Amino acid sequence: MHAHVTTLNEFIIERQSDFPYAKGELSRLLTHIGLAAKIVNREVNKAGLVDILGEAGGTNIQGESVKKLDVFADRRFIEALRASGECAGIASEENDEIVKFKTDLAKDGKYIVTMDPLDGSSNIDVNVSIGTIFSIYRRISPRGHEATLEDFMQRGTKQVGAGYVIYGSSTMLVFTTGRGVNGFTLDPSIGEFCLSHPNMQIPLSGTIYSINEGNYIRFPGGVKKYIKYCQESDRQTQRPYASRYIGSLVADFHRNLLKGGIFIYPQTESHPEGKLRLLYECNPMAFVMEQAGGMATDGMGTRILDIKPESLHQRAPFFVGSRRMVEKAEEFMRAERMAEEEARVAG
Ligand code: AHM
Repeated sequence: MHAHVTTLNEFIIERQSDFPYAKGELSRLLTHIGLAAKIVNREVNKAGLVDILGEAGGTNIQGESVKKLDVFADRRFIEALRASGECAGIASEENDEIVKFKTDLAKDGKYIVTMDPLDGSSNIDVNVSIGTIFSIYRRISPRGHEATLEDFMQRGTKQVGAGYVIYGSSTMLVFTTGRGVNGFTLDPSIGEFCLSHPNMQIPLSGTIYSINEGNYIRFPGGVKKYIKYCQESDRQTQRPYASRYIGSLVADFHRNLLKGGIFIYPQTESHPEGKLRLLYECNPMAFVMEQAGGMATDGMGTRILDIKPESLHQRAPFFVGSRRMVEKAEEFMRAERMAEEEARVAG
């Protein structure tokens, strides 16, 4: 006899009562996101077999080459969100401007969604884990009209839901609606996401640091010193830490969430604002991380969720993970800033 498994749909229905003010719209939206994830997962899994690998020919707003699977995932998620009738528009990495849904049903939608439909796309061709990241906000503009840019320029604290899908050795959907974090693993035999990781919590501290050390010489002094700290021996804090970096935010984040660790993508000379995008990479991950008991900052003392967005594709430095580790990295950043300031004043 099999123990009863809770499917995503059952879970969403059960949790509906957590939101007495909601009339099921958020639940329906999440159900549609789960459906799109299954379709994208199917394509990701057979990517090596069909003509879907490689470049689509264009570049996105960030000047990065767009892969065919990126385009496919973007379309699938847009279709699913439009069909849900709960979403008035989306902002995605693959579209320069916001996509406003024009149907009467969608114009009446209560929410807007930001997403990175296929994150870590440089890993597609080599069969390494990639993911989808999404974030849900209540719109500011009146229902019954098209969504506006203002709807998307909300602080991360305004998110009502956020999460990610990881297409890995198994496929998982991890999300929060502000009451903890839950993880669902796709059971391919029944085609359902099943609750496998209820109430996920990141350890207070861990032994993994994740950063692209190839950029070392371009890092701020505080980050360099923190890396040195990670590499030193200390029994009490279990250092040296292990360095683990996949280059897919979702995969690096997911591993650190389960095991405890810190992920850093700081500002560098080539990316003075950092590389990752605030609206559809940093904010959703920061919301999940805080809900799991962790921390997310810009490394300069500002909580990611408090940053007021000024543009759709804005970037932010990203320090995220176990609370004690992010605090420590912040400490090094602060000390370095003070030393620089003292040196400047001393002339
Ligand atoms: P992408 O949206 O083009 O896939 O880029 C985002 C990815 C993240 O998944 C990852 O954390 C980061 O870029 C890796 O960047 P780098 O190769 O500079 O280390």
